[in-house]
Amino acid sequence: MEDGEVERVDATACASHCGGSCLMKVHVKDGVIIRIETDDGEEPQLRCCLRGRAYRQRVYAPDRIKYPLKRVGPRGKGEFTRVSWDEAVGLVASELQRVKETYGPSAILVKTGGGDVTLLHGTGRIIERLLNLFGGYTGTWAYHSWEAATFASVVTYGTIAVANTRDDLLNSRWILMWGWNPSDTIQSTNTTWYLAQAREKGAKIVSVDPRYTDTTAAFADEWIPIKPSTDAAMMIAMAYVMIKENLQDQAFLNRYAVGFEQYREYVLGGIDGIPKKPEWAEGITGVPAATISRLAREYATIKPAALIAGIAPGRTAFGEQYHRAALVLAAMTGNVGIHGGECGGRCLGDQYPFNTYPFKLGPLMEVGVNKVDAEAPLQKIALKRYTVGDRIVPRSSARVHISRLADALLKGRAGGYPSDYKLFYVMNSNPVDQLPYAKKWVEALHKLEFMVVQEQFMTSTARFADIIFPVSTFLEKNDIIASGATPFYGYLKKVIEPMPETKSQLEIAMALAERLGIRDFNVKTDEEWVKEIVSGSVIPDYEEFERKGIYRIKLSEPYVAFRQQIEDPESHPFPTASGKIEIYSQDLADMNDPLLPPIPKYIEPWEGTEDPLSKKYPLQLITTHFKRRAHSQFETLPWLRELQPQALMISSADAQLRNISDGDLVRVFNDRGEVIVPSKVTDRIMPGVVDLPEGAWFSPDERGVDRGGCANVLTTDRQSPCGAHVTNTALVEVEKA
Ligand SMILES: Nc1nc2c(c(=O)[nH]1)N[C@H]1C(S)=C(S)[C@@H](COP(=O)(O)OP(=O)(O)OC[C@H]3O[C@@H](n4cnc5c(=O)[nH]c(N)nc54)[C@H](O)[C@@H]3O)O[C@H]1N2
Ligand SMILES: Nc1nc2c(c(=O)[nH]1)N[C@H]1C(S)=C(S)[C@@H](COP(=O)(O)OP(=O)(O)OC[C@H]3O[C@@H](n4cnc5c(=O)[nH]c(N)nc54)[C@H](O)[C@@H]3O)O[C@H]1N2
Ligand SMILES: [Mo]
Repeated sequence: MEDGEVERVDATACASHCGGSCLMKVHVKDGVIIRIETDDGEEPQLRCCLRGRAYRQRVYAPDRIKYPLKRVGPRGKGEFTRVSWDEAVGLVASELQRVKETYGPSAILVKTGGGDVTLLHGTGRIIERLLNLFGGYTGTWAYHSWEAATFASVVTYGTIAVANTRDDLLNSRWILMWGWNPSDTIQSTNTTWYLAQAREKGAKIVSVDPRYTDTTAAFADEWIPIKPSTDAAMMIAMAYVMIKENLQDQAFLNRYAVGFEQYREYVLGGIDGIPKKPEWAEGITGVPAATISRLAREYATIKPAALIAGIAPGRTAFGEQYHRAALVLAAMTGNVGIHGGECGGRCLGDQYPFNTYPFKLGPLMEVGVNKVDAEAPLQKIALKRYTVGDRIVPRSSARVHISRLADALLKGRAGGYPSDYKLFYVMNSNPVDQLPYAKKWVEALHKLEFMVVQEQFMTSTARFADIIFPVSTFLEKNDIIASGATPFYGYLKKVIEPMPETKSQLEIAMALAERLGIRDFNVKTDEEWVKEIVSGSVIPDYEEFERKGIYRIKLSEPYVAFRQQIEDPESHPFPTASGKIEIYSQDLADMNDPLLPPIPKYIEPWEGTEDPLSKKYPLQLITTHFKRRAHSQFETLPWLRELQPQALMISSADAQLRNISDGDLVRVFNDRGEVIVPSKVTDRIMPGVVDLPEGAWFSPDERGVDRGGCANVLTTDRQSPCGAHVTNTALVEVEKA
């Protein structure tokens, strides 16, 4: 090591859109990352998964976009030429001006997403502020992941601050994991570590999931397979058993909730003439009635019990009913606001906790007012609100639902959308691969006058751009992240100099601001921003935080949502209209929408097994999150591809019927598109259901058939009544290719 720099090890936090943010120890020599290790220090260690440890391959990937690119070939063909930053920024600035002057600011449509879920570069605030100062733009609405959960939590509890810290699982005696697979999806650093300890302490763990997941295999005592999109029926039948056997915590309901009587009437059959017996639910869900009854009794009698209602069952046709039914079960069993319980809500709090625990942060970038939002009326439905931290903000009707973006680009005003969209600006997102109906996306993007994508890789979306701005990775810029259900802050350090021609999101926006003549866009560097955010937090020492990469928040005991509301209800009402848990919602009753009833109900899903379409397409498709990717990120890394090939998970019964052997190439298709991928024949998925993990890149062949395994070739762009992104309700057929 005599030449050049001595090898040094920098601690920094990972931040790659999975909901964890683990400690990385990055070995650097001569300005180059040579190795990445992880935590081996203080317990609990915050250890990186496979993706964090493979990050070196991402930074130095040969396919990284290293300089600004300008389209030369036909749109979508992926033919580009290298241009200077000056030319790229100049062209984008002049197109923004032209489109604003010709069509008005609403013709500029902006889609931001995850990227890194950090507080400075990751939030979308940068582009929002820039374009608000510029005169406005059309934004989007709905969370990709937990819109139904958010809606249900707001209806029932009046807030989205519903998360406990994960260490409270150690106080649970019974844990019901419902559509939840943190072994693959992390769901905050150390979630599986707490599950392991809870199990060692003797908690019984049950998993309700169409797949026998790694989480189920490692931690559960029992696996209950269930047909996707039917979960609300099973939960309502569990309520039936509790009511019939008088197992509900009536004292709790009397004191803390409103509307149990109306729910009881529905459950017993008083409203629609159908008693919601376990036998009724068995016919819908495929779960034996006896299992439903036993589970109901266990949940009602083993206390404290944590129902972890994962968000995937909420990304279904009427996903909000599942979440609402879960919240009611938590209340019926008196598990809200107590240690070892869970209020049944799943929201922002799990993954982006700032403001939901007593976390604190200094000021984030002010986004200002979007003229396009402000000039349009609010969305009619009062409850269709979006949230910032734990604030609930009304939504403007100028916004386009994320599932409808391709349709909106395609049809504009003629299709009933508020505007015609001419310029599409994509930052930290990959909508062609990640949003439904890939074929429609391709058609829609051809209609655009101009498209800008800020990227690190040539994704299916980037291929359509007119200009691609190359973005630095989080190892090449400073940022900060607030963790999830294990509370800590992470410092993202500029460990190496950025690839010479790449820039951070802030730098790109500053260059555009200068060209657009927007003087007061930003005067702070990345590091000054991080310092300011830290200064308003509970982190006592910035230098130490920077050096260690992590600041752990030490709570005297696990944090439990709604503890005050339960322990001292007089001084701490629930933030709902009634001040109580709203099993019956007057707000929803006032809306008078049969698809958003005031009490949770089972509503038969479209594209379910009862849909006539199931004759043509008999298999239910789910599209799960994949261990080796964070959505579409990491897709091209050889180390990770080697670990897990993209494949369609199909049961051996369904495979046999179709003469498919493990590894055979199969056609997966419906009216929206067709994918050809290898099959993975296994008994770890229930018959009738297939899983094509989300995040693979759309790679159409000359016939338009996708060879990349992109799940969103097959998903629907219909949204649930509350606005959930529906990625787990879709019928398909599978054949040997
Ligand atoms: N490795 C990795 N981790 C990630 C991500 C990633 O892309 N990769 N993404 C992150 C993000 S942004 C999010 S939002 C979360 C997503 O986290 P989740 O939504 O929880 O993840 P999924 O894998 O989609 O689904 C979890 C489980 O639900 C099951 N499931 C699907 N549909 C149904 C249903 O209708 N009913 C029932 N009972 N179960 C069902 C699936 O089989 C799966 O095992 O993960 C985060 N973590
Ligand atoms: N079928 C189906 N579709 C789904 C889902 C599903 O379960 N099934 N889940 C949905 C969910 S929950 C979510 S959150 C969305 C996610 O949807 P997106 O947020 O659109 O997905 P990502 O793949 O994270 O896209 C981020 C893109 O930003 C780029 N990028 C640009 N700048 C940066 C940067 O500075 N850092 C990083 N890391 N990346 C940058 C990345 O290279 C990547 O291409 O997908 C949704 N889509
Ligand atoms: Mo997500």
